[in-house]
Amino acid sequence: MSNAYIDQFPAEAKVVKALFYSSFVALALGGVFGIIQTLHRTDIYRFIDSANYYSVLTAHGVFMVITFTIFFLVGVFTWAVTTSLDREVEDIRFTWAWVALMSIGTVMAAVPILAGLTDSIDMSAAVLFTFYAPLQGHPLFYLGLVLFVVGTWVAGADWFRSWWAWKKENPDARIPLPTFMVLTTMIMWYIATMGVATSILVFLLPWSLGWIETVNPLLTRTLFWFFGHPVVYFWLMPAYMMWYVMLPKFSGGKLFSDPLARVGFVLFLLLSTPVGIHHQYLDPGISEGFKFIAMTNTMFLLLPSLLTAFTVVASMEHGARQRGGTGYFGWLKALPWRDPVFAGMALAGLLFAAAGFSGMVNAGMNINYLVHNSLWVVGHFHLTVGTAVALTFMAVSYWFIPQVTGKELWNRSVALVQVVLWFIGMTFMTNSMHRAGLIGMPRRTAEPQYEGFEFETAVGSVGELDAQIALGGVLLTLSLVLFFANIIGTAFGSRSDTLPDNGYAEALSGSDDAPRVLDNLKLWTAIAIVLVIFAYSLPLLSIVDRGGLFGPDIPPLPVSLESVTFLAFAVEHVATVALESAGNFAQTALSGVIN
Ligand code: HAS
Ligand code: CU
Repeated sequence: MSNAYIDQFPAEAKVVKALFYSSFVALALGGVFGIIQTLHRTDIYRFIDSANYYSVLTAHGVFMVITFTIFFLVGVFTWAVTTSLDREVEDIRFTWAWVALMSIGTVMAAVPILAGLTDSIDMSAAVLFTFYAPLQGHPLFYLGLVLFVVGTWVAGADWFRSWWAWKKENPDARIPLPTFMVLTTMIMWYIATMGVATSILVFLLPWSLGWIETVNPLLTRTLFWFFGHPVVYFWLMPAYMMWYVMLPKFSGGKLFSDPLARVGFVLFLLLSTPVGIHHQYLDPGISEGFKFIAMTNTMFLLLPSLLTAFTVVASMEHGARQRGGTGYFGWLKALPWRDPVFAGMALAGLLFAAAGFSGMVNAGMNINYLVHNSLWVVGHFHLTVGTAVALTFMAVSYWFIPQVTGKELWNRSVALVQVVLWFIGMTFMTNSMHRAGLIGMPRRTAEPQYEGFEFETAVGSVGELDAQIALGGVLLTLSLVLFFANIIGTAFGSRSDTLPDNGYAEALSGSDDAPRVLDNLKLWTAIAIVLVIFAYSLPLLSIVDRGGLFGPDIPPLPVSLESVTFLAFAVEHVATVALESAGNFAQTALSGVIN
């Protein structure tokens, strides 16, 4: 008899399995739209009308980065909380309720997106995954999004319930690391989704229903990006969780440092939201000073990822040395490269290092002017969410699916080929996308060449870039086919009793070495909210002051620029004092960690 997740938590395993399968359906749909648009844009094979390109792009974006990622990660979080607290969910009906909310919301949002592809149904939501004004979608799309987001809020409540119940029974114990990661991520998510909830409920939904005539597009953009940056960490933090708590185990060792992992997640909670304006460096109507603050915060936000790179690679090295690896770099050979779970996650990490560099370029206000709205950005996010997150999720599925179904993985060699194909495909596609962006090739258009216009390239040619992008896209599609073959093969296999035990990596330096203050979630939440208020109150006030709450024809809020200037002065003063004390505080906390 094995001790897999399904044996320990049969009821929860069903939920997690349902969430994973739903996420895979979205991945399949997203993949189909992905290859359609790759071949269309590069003018290699076209069968859709260019006028439908935005519907295809919306479907690709929404199914991939909202449905696939989030359904998968809520499954991982359910596994993480139950496993690390060693406790069933408080009420399984409550758990199924949020699964239902998320699923109904998804279907509601998907209907108008897909309907946009046919003329026979008068409905569309070709608003892209960034859905801000002036693009407008059918009300069903916004309503679906609302239900979906509410579903994730209820999911978070479910995990907090478990933790509170556990804490009653274990008043002095440290929060187990996976649960700590779930809770910090969810607090970040609650804060971040306030932006998108306001944008949809107050502006976009009433506007699409015809209840209000106009909106202030810059306001909906800013509220979107208030959420649109932290959402990328909502995808990334579960992948990081897998790198921290699973990858060391697959490498044959232990997590290098639990306290460092906690510091990383606390930093994400604090800094993920007050940076969203780095997506708006080119927006007129937001003053340079606010953009500069967003840039500074973004540069600080590199820190938790750099800490992660260090900790995760150190853990891998520890694993490799346990397996007999030696030398400065020779240990790399001792890693289990033939294991698809390990190889997929490590390759995802490798490409994420490149993604971090393109992110730093994006984040620099002046260099951003060169790459904004170009294919460079598309290259960037296919390395981040499309590889660091998606490849990690696919690779770790080869461990999870047996755990939640009780069945042996159908074919390990196919799995290995699949993850390597993803790595190669993404390397071709994103490298050429970055290059194309540098010569000014725009994103979000079916006709990047325009009429009678040729881009000049430093090396190679536009045709060569397009060919590489298309080749990458085809390899990725093949990789997806292999992935689904394996999942379906596994689902139809028979029950096995020789599965590995459920569990996650132990730490070399454990939670006892972490200062207690790291577990003080109330403190971090309070600081996170204060930082968001600092970063956003003045920009939002001045956007409303200039453009009107509901657009130009409606009188603005009674905020005058003098009061904004006065507030700016006051905030600057308070911020300086707060930053100084935060610095001292961080120093104390860090010296605690280091000792
Ligand atoms: Fe980004 C645009 C800046 C990270 C996603 N980003 C986007 C968009 C998306 C996206 C989807 O400042 C486009 C949105 C749209 O449609 O317009 N991004 C950053 C920065 C980071 C960053 C500074 N982005 C992400 C992540 C994403 C994501 C993560 C998804 C999951 N991004 C920007 C900016 C823009 C932007 C601007 C706007 C551009 C514009 O003009 O429109 C940082 O968080 C990156 C930090 C990462 C590192 C790398 C650390 C390395 C690690 C690897 C360890 C290695 C291992 C393997 C484990 C510093 C952790 C070792 C293996 C062995 C074999 C040893
Ligand atoms: Cu961002």
